[in-house]
Amino acid sequence: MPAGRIKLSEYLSQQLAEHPSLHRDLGKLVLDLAKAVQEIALLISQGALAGVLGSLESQNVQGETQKKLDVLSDEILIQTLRSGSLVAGIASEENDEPITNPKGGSFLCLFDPLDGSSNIDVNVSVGTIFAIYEANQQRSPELPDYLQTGRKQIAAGYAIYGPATMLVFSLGNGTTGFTFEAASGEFILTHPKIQIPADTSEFAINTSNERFWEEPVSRYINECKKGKTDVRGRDFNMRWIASMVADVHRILMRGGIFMYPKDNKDPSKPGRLRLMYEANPMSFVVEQAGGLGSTGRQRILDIKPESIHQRIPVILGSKNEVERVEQYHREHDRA
Ligand code: AFP
Repeated sequence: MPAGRIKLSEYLSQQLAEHPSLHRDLGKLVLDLAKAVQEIALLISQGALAGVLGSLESQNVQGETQKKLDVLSDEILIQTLRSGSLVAGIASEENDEPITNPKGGSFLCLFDPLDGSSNIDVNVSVGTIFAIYEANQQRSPELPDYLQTGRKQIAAGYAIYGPATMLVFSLGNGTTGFTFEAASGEFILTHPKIQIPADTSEFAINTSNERFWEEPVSRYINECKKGKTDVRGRDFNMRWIASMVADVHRILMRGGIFMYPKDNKDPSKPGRLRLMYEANPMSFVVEQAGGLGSTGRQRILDIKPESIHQRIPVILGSKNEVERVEQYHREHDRA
């Protein structure tokens, strides 16, 4: 390997050597996930030629129509993890109940196998999001074992299937990015120690929901839109890819704030995004890169989960902007 080019397996060995507190098998699990990501990336890259675009008749536990690739990605990840004896239990957006691995293992893995899948048929970047926790070694995993706070994640990250396929994750000692090199079949270290700028002039939100937002969110977004004519004193830009992995990846690369706030469009839903396999893992990598993840009223990683598919409001990215939105929520709630 030419000098300066570090493969994923070499990086993981270095991390385990430098951090004796890391579980000895964590590197192997990340390599298994990387293998599954490679398989999913190959399917996605073939687009319509692979005959895997479009939707199925089925719906997932969220009541959402499943895309063929949602189910295929889910199957690839489950098959990969159950072929080994590292993961005792799996929870996925596409499965109502967690899946126990009869071979047992030291970890629990929760994932959204294909986030942003409504973008698949229009060839826009999508991703896989994963969270890894320690399993209870005394017995087979039961539902409460999965409902650990985000702070208990021992690793988390995502794959983004974009112009390049990348793997971005944290083992708790910073957030690092790898780019897949088709020629060698290796993930190569390209983004060591990612740092999110504390300030930003770019926000990401689906403004078609504006009439459903709470006051502090409307206040924050209106100030951004008024730009230098108002209190912010500078103009802002907006992006919304409607693929959380792509929007959050942009924020990790150049800063920004991502918002899918609580809205009263469907009062029964406290937000659209899922805590266990979207908000928690993304907050983990963002906070490990110097950003923040919040509901507006509470840090996401501190939330005590109530159910596997629980939804919550998500505001994450550049530290100073997230803190400003939290401040607006405090002022609103006090008033
Ligand atoms: P899909 O997986 O159904 O495409 O949803 C993607 C997502 O969960 C998240 O990745 C996006 O940020 C968000 O939904 C987009 O939601 P809107 O379509 O309401 O903008």
